[in-house]
Amino acid sequence: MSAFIKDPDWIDFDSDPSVPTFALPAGAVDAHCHVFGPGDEFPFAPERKYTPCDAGKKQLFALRDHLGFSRNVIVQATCHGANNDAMVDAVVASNGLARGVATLTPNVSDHQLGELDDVGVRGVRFNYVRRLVDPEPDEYYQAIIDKVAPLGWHVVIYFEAADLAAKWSFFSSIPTTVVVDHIGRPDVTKPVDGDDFDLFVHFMRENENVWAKVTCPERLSVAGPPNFDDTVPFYRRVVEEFPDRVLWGTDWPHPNMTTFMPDDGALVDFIPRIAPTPGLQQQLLVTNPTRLYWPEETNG
Ligand code: 0GY
Repeated sequence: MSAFIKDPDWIDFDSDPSVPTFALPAGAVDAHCHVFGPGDEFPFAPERKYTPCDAGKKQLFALRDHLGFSRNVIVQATCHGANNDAMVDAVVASNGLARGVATLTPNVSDHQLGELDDVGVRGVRFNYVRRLVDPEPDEYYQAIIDKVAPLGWHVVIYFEAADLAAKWSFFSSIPTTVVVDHIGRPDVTKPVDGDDFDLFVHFMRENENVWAKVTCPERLSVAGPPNFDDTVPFYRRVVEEFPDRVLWGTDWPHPNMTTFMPDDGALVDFIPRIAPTPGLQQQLLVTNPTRLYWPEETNG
């Protein structure tokens, strides 16, 4: 019996996803996914704001193979706080088929950073979503940036659309590559060419080091499953304007879904709707994530 009991309203990941109809290109990377525990082996953090079901590396790697991905980028989930052990264990066990994105505190030592770098961590994530964490002042994140930038790491930021204006100046000051989760969580009931989403697009235009994950239609959609139609124009706008600065991932095991759980195979089948040509698909799924996470393969 696990020491952790998942939240009573927790929705588990789909244990029997469909096989996608869309054939992923060779070398495709699932560039946004997580592992949860298992809690008995890798305890969830005391400060967490949710307790998930267990969703470990074996299930993640099985999903990778089932969907046809070659590799994963495993992003530290907030339920593990700044203890990166579960993520690191998964990256190590992948035998080079995964890279990691960590959560850090400013007191991380150079030795610890070196160890994370050695196993394949290539970025740090700053989370500003208040239902997941209590965000810290800019100085806190700046101290982390100062430590990871020399390693060539990038910064992943997760925020609600309404917070972009207030954080614009700080986010624009980050000297590394910056990757925004879930295209900055737009309100998709608003026009795709309206002021709100224009702000996000302008943020990417003004800051050429900013990339976006065109991920999580299941989170952003108000129309809902199975087609998530209302989200498509938002993703397409970003993919078509910034084809060399976009990433895609499943978001498995889909934390904090409140009404339904997406079929990961159907999510893969959503990709051609937001990246409609083979060229855009190759950039989104292979070229861009390889450049960011396995640069040694693209530097010649
Ligand atoms: C996501 C989205 C969420 C959760 C987390 O680390 C996390 O706990 O990122 C969310 O609840 O929106 O990217 O997995």
